Amino acid sequence: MAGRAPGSDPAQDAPRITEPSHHAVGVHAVTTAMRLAQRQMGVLRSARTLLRVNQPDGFDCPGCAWPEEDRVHRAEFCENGAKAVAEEATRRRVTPAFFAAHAVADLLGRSGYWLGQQGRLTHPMLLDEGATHYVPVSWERAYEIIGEEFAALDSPDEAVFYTSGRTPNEPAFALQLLARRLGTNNLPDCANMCHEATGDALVETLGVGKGSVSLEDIHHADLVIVAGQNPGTNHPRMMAALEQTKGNGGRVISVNPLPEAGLERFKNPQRPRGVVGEGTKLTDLFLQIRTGGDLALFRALNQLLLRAEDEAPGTVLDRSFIAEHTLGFEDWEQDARATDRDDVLAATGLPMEQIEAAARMVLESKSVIVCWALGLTQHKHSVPTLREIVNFLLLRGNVGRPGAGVCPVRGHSNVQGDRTMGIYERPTEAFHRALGEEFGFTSPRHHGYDSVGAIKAMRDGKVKVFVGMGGNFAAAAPDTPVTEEALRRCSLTVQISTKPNRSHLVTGRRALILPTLGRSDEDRTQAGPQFVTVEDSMGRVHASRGRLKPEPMLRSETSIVCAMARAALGPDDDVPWEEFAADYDRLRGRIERVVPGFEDFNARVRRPGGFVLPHAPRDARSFPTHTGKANFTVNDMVVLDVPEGRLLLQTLRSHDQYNTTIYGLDDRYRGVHDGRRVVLVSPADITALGVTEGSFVDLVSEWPDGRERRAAHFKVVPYPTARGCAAAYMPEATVLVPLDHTSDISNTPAYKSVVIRFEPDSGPDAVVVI
Ligand SMILES: Nc1nc2c(c(=O)[nH]1)N[C@H]1C(S)=C(S)[C@@H](COP(=O)(O)OP(=O)(O)OC[C@H]3O[C@@H](n4cnc5c(=O)[nH]c(N)nc54)[C@H](O)[C@@H]3O)O[C@H]1N2
Ligand SMILES: Nc1nc2c(c(=O)[nH]1)N[C@H]1C(S)=C(S)[C@@H](COP(=O)(O)OP(=O)(O)OC[C@H]3O[C@@H](n4cnc5c(=O)[nH]c(N)nc54)[C@H](O)[C@@H]3O)O[C@H]1N2
Ligand SMILES: [Mo]
Repeated sequence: MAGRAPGSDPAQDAPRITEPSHHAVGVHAVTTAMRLAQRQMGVLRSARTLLRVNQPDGFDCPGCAWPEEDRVHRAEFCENGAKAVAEEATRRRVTPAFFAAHAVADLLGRSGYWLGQQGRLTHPMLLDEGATHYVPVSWERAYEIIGEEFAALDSPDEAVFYTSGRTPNEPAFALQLLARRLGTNNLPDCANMCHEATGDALVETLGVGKGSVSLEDIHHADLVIVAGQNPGTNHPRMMAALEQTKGNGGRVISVNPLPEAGLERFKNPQRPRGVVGEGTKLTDLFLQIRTGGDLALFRALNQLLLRAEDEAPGTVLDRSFIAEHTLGFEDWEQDARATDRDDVLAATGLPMEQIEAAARMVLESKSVIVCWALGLTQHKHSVPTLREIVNFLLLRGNVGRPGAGVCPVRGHSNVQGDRTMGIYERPTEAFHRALGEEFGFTSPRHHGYDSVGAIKAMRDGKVKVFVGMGGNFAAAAPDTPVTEEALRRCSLTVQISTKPNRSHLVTGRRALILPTLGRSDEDRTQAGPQFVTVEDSMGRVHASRGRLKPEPMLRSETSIVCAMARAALGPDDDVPWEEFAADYDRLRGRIERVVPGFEDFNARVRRPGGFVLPHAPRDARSFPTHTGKANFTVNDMVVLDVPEGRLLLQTLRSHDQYNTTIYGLDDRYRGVHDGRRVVLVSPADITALGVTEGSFVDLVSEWPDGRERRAAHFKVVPYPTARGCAAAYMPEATVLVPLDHTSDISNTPAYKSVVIRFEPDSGPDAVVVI
C-alpha cells in the first residue's frame, strides 16, 4: 500500500545526520534508556521492573541471547535491554476500542513504529471474513475457529507454525508437539532467517550446532575475532565481556565493513572509569572488509598459517590435535595452499599488510575465539564461510580448550532454546524417536517448511493455516510484497502477540490476534505461580519469572498453545494438554525425558543460575559429526561480482530498534537522527556514482528473475563504510531482498548481500509503509 497516512510518522522521511560516534554505552546510554523507560512505564514501574532484569529471582531480559555475567551476584544493565523491557512493560494499551476506531485498511498505512507505540494488546480479536475491523472475540470462540480451520485441512502439511525466538522453552516444546501430533514438521522459525548457516556449518564440522565457549573463555582468550557483528547495539553486554578480555591482556580484531562504535571504545556505565574518561579501547586491529569478503579473509589467514608452519615446522599447527581429532586435513591443505592473492584482495578489499598483521596476532595467541553474527550468516556463501572459520580454529587446536572456540552470537533471547526444544523443520531421527517413545506415537519423518519454504507454499496455495508464535513474519521475511501476498492466500492466520504489528494487518480470509504475556508479566495458573525457562547463546538454561500484574484477559504462551492443541487435535488426543497448561513442571518433566541434557530439569533449573547443557566438543574434545571427528572442509573461494555502477547493500538494525520493533527514530552511534530512510555509502562511491550527498534516491535491486524491486526515497548519507558497499535499515529495505536469494545449504535469506543501483527519487508519496 503506497502513500503516507496522515499523522503516521513523517519524521521518518527527514533524517538528520551528524558525525558517527567512536564509543558506545556511556552514561549517556543509561540516561537515554531511563528516559525511554519512564515514558512507557512511569518512574516507579521503571525502577521496579528494570531492577528485576537478569536477577536470579527475576525475569530474563527479552533483549538479546548474550549470557549474563555471573547471574547470581550482579545486576547487569544495558540501554537496549532497558528499551526492550520498556517496550514490553509499557502502560499503553491497545484495547477493542482501538480496533473499533481503526479499520485494518487504515492501519496498513501506519508504520510499524506507530503500531508498536500504541501499546500492549489486551483482548483476543477476530477479523472475520470480509470484515473491515477486528472485533473482540472470546478465547473459547477463538479456539473453536482454530479447531474448525484445522478440521477443514486436507493434510496436516497445510498448516504452518512459525516461532520467533522470544518464546520460552515450555511453550516451544508444546508447540512442536502439537505440530507433530497433527502430523507435520512445518515449524519454521526466525532462526531460519538468522543463524541457520551457523547450525548447518557447525553440525557438519564439529557435530554440535552451537557455540563452544563460555564467558570465562571470552575473558581469558588471547585473541577474540569479532566478525560481522555490531555488539554496541545488538549485544551491549558483550562489550563488558570484551573489556575483561582486554583487562586480562587479550586482544580483539574486528572485521566489518562499518566501523561500529561499540567495537571501537566502550565506556562501562557500571564502572567509574566508564563514567568519566575515555573508557576502554576494544579493537586492536580493525579490518574494514568488503561485504561478503570473509571467506576470502579466512582462506588467506589459513594460507598464511600454513606458510608460517613451513618456515618454522612444528611450531604453528597443532599436529597432534589434527591427527587425533580431525579428518580431511590433507585435502583441505592442498586447496588452501592454492589460495589466489588477487582473489583475496578483490574479495576483501583489504591491503595484504593488514591480513598479514592479523595473521601475526593469531600466531602470537595461544587461544583464539571467533565470534560472529548476521554479517556472516546472511550471505549466499555463509555456510562455506563459517566452515572456513572452523578450519582456521582447528589448525591450531582452538576448539575444546580454555579461551578458545566458536562463538556464534545468537539474536533473540531464546532462539537457541526453541531449537533445542524441537522447533525445527528437519529434526534428527534421535529426536523423533525420543518424542515418539515419550508420547506413544510416530512423528512424521518428512521434512517441513522453513521460513522461505513456508512463504513459497502459502504463495502456491499449499498452506491454509499460518500460526505465528510471536514475531512479525510479514515484516521479518524477505521480498515483502511476495510474503504479504502469500499470507493473504491463507484461510486463517493466527498471531500470538504482545503488541500490534504488520502481521496483524496482512491476513488470511479470517484472522485472530491472541494477546499473550511477556517476560516481565506475572504468570499464575490454578496450580499457582509459574515460571518459564530459556537458554542463552552459550547453552545455559535458567528460569525467568515476571512480576508485573498483567491485563486480565491475557493468557500465557503455554496456555494458548495447549488450548490450540486441544482444539486442533480434539478431545481424544491423550496428551494431557490441560495439565501442561496448568503446571509447567509437568511439561518440564516430559522435556527431560525427550531432550538430552535436561535430566532432573525441574530441580536443576531452580538453582540460582540454572545449568549448562552438555557440549561434546567443548567438554571432551569429542566431535559427534557424521565421521565421528572434527571435519576439515574445502570451501571454494568466492569473489562477489558487483557490476559497474552498482553497490552491495546490507540490511541491518539501527540503535533504536529490535528487529521489526522500532523504539525510536535515532541511530545515535551512527549519527542518524529523526529518520530511518537512509542509505550509508562511502564518500568515494558517492562521487563515483555521481549522486549528491544528502539528496534522496530510490534503491533498486536487480535479480536474475528479471523482476526489479524498488524502495523509494532514501537519503544518501556519506559514511566511512568499505568501498562498493552500502547499508540501509530493515524492514524498510527488506523489499529489495528477493525470496530466492538465499544461502546455499541453509536457505537463509541473503539480507546482507543485495546488488542495488540508485535511481532518481520517486518522492515521499511513493514510500511503501512498513
Ligand atoms: N537492540 C537490539 N538488539 C538485538 C536485535 C535488535 O534488533 N536490536 N536483534 C537481535 C537479533 S534477532 C539478532 S540476530 C542479533 C543481530 O545482531 P547483528 O548481527 O549485530 O545485527 P545487524 O544489525 O544485522 O548487524 C550486522 C553487522 O554485520 C556487519 N556486516 C554486514 N555484512 C558483513 C560482511 O559481509 N562481513 C562482515 N565481517 N561484517 C558484515 C554489519 O556492518 C553490522 O555491523 O541481535 C539481537 N539483538
Ligand atoms: N532485511 C532484513 N530482514 C531481517 C533481518 C535482517 O538482518 N535484514 N534479520 C532477520 C532476523 S535475524 C530475525 S531473528 C527476524 C526477526 O523476526 P521476528 O522474530 O518474527 O520479528 P520481531 O520483530 O522480533 O517480532 C516482534 C513482535 O513479536 C511480538 N512479541 C514480542 N514479545 C513477545 C513475547 O514475549 N511473546 C510473543 N508471543 N510475542 C512477542 C510482538 O508482537 C512484536 O510485534 O527478522 C529477520 N529479518
Ligand atoms: Mo535474529
